[in-house]
Amino acid sequence: MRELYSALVTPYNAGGEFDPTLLEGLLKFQKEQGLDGVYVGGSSGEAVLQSVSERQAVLKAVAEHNPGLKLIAHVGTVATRDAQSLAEVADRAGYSAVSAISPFYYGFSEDELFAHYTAISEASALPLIVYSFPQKGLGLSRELCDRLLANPKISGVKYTSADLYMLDQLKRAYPNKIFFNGFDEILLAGLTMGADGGIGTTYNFMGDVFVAIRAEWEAGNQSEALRLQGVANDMIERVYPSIIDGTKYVLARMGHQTGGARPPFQPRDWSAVPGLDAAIDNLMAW
Ligand code: NAY
Repeated sequence: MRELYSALVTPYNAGGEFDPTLLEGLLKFQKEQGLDGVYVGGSSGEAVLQSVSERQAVLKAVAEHNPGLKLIAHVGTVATRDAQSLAEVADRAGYSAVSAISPFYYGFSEDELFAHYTAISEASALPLIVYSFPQKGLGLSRELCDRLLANPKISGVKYTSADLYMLDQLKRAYPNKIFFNGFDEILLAGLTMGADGGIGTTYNFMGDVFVAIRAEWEAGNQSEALRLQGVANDMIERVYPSIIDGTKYVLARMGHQTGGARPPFQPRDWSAVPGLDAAIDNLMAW
């Protein structure tokens, strides 16, 4: 069974502070949509706009509120020791895996990336899912993937790339490792080319559409799966200009307040986006 995880947004109160009381309804909604789990503290969770102690608090609070979802903790930071400390917190809180984006900004060498990921894998008992995101200059080369996937504690790759030929090559070389499709807009293509599941921002509010894509794909109904991917993509296009803030707007319209995305993101007038409110109404009636 291929697993789908929402890349959970972090709920903030009106003052922009993390509000754990808002998690209960949000997590319940993830479960109701049929998702398998949540990926906590990733890009969509605004992790890089939070302090390490806030990130620890988010990881712990989600585990405390968890209504029966699988939990993956994103622990990626530039500083190896911060990522290690977050991995320790996730392990103690009961997560099933950790995941980490490559350290950014300085342009680290492949040896440094390898050492970073090895250190995270050794920081806790949890399996580690490394994260490849070439669009932001954070792609993991095939050579680095080979070195990393030789580590039994590295269980797979969060593969946020449209290079599906490389995904196919990786999955055929490592059939027992797990590859998560990272771009919501190509979940169907990712499943077709070997992904074991998906992790996505817009799963927060249309997880049920992605669950239906998976069901149709697994049943061999390609044209219906493609139609549903189109339903998802029509919505993604509308929120894409600021996808985290847009996702939070849609969630609020659905009754789940999570505040806006933190600065430097700026609030937008989402109600002025042509067709967005009508598309949300359609989704709610779906
Ligand atoms: C994360 O860490 O929260 C994720 O990577 C979730 C996956 C998203 N990728 C990024 C880079 O944020 O859902 C996607 C993405 O928002 C979506 O496909 C739109 O491009």
